[in-house]
Amino acid sequence: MHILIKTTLTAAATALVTGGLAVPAMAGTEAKAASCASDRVCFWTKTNYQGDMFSVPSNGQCKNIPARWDNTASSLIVGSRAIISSMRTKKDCKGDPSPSYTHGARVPDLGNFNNKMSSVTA
Ligand SMILES: [Ca+2]
Repeated sequence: MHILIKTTLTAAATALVTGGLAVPAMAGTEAKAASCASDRVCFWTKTNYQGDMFSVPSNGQCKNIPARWDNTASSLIVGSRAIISSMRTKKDCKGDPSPSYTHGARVPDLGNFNNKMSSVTA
């Protein structure tokens, strides 16, 4: 319960070798490739799935966001079998609610909810 997995997106210095030419991957490629495990909800600290990523399981329970990630989420992806009932601005799923998001939703910019999530029911 309340398991969070943290990964850090790195500016991958990926190079594609095509016909003998090394072609650096375009910056936008990384954001487009962002994904989330089917049964989890993934959040990024910056818009467009950039910055640090953390995730929570989608199990219908309220989960408080650990201090390190409190009020940092700026974009999100909902796993293909996951949902967000609502994010909330205070701990214990109190405070103002966000909209709900269904299977596979991709939200590159949380807008009014940017940097406001302190708990989530997912
Ligand atoms: Ca942020």
